[in-house]
Amino acid sequence: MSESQQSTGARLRLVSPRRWAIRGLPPISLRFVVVVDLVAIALLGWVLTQTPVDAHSVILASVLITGAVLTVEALRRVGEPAGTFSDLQLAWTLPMALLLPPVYAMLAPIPLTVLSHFHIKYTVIYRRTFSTAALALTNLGAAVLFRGLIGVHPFAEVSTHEWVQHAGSYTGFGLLAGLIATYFDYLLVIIAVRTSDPDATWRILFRDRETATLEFVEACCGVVVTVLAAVNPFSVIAAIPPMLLLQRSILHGQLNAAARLDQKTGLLNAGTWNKEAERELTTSRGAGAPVALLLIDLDHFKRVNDQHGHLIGDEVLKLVADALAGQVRKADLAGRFGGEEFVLLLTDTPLDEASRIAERLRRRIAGLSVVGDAGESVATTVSIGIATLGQDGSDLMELLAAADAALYRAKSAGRNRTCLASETA
Ligand code: GH3
Ligand code: MG
Ligand code: MG
Repeated sequence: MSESQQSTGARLRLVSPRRWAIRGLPPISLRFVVVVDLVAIALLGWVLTQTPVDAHSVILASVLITGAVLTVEALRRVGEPAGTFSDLQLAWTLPMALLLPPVYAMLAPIPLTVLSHFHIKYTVIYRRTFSTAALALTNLGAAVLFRGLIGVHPFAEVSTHEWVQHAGSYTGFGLLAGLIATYFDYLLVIIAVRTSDPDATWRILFRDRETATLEFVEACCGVVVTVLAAVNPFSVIAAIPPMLLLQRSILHGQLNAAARLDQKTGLLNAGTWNKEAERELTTSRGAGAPVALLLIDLDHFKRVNDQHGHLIGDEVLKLVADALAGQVRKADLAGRFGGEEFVLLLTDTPLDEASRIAERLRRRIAGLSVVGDAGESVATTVSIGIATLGQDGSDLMELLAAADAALYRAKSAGRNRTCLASETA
C-alpha cells in the first residue's frame, strides 16, 4: 500500500461512524458503559474542585507522566499485541495515587489513552473512552483505599516525608491497594464484555496466571517508583530505562507466545505442533504410555466457501477449532495442520478412549453452525482418521501417514465419520 493510501485510510478510520459503533451494543451493556463514563466524569469534576494546585505535585506528576508516555511509546514499533498485554501504566499511575492528591491519578489515563489511540492502535472510540473512565475510577480507588489502610482522610496528600518514614508498612499497603484496584478495573471490563457478548462465559472472571503475574509485577514497579519519587521526584528518571527494558522483555515473551499459534484459529500452528508432538512422543515412548493421533478434515469445505464466502468459511474454521480446544485436556496438543485440516495428539489415551473422544468431537461439530450473511445457517461436518503409537507407527511421520490413510477411508466411505488406521493394518 502506498503512503498516500495509508494516510487516506487513517483519515477514513478517524471519521468512520463504525468507530462509534456504540449503537450496536445491547441496551444493558450500553447502560453500563454510559454509567461508568458518567460516574468517572462526575467524580473527576468533584475531585478537581477539592484539589488546590501546588508546584511540587505538578512537577512530580509531570515526571511520572513522562515515564508513562515513554513506556507507552515503546509499544509503538510493535503495536498492542493481541490478548493480554501490559503497557506498564500502573508503574507510573500508582505512585500518583499513593503520593499525590487523587485528581492527578484520575487525570493520567486521559493523555495516555489519547497517545495509545493515535500512535499505537485505533480501536472503537467508546471502548477507549470506557477503559479510560474505568482506569480513572481504578486509580481513584487505589488512592482512597491506600489512605483508608494507613488511616488518613481519603483525599489527603500523603507527604513524601511520611512515605520515607513509614516506607516498610506503606509499601505493603500500597501494593495491596494497587492490586485490589487493578482487579476492580478488570472486573469493570469483564462486566462490559460479558454484557455485550452473552457468549462469553463467566470463567473469564478468573484471570490466567500470566495476567495475574504481570499485574503483580506492575504493582511492584509502581511501589518502587513511589519510594523513589518520595525521596526526590527527579530520582524517578533513573527508573525509566529499567522500565523500558522490562516493557521490552514482556513484549518479547508475548510475541514469542503469539508466534506459536495459528492466527486464524488460536490453535498451535503446524511447526509448533510438530515440534511439541515429537517431544511428547519421545516422552510417552520412554514411559510406555499410550498416545493417539487424530487427523481431522472438514468435509466439502470448498463448498462452504463457494456458497457462503471465505469470511463465513473462516468463521466455520474458528468454530471447529474452538470445539477442538474445548474437548481436549491440558496435556493434549491441538493444532491447525493445513488449510481446513486439524490434528490432535492425545496423551495417555488408548485406542478405545481415543475413538470415543473422536466420535464425541465429530457429533459435536456436526451440531454446530454459524449464521451466514443472508441469515442462513451454515453447518459443517468432519472426517477423522485415528492412529495410535506402537500399533500404527513408532514415530510421528508414521503415525501421521497412518492417520492420513484412515482419514482417506473415512472420506471415501461417505464423510462425517471416524476410521481407525488399525482396521486395515
Ligand atoms: P473434502 O471433504 O474432500 O475434504 O473436500 P474439501 O472441499 O473440504 O477439500 P478440498 O481440499 O477440495 O478443499 C479445501 C478447501 O478449504 C479449499 C480452500 O479454499 C479451503 N480453505 C483452506 N484454508 C482456508 C481458510 O483459511 N479459510 C477458508 N475460508 N477456507 C480455507
Ligand atoms: Mg476437506
Ligand atoms: Mg483437506
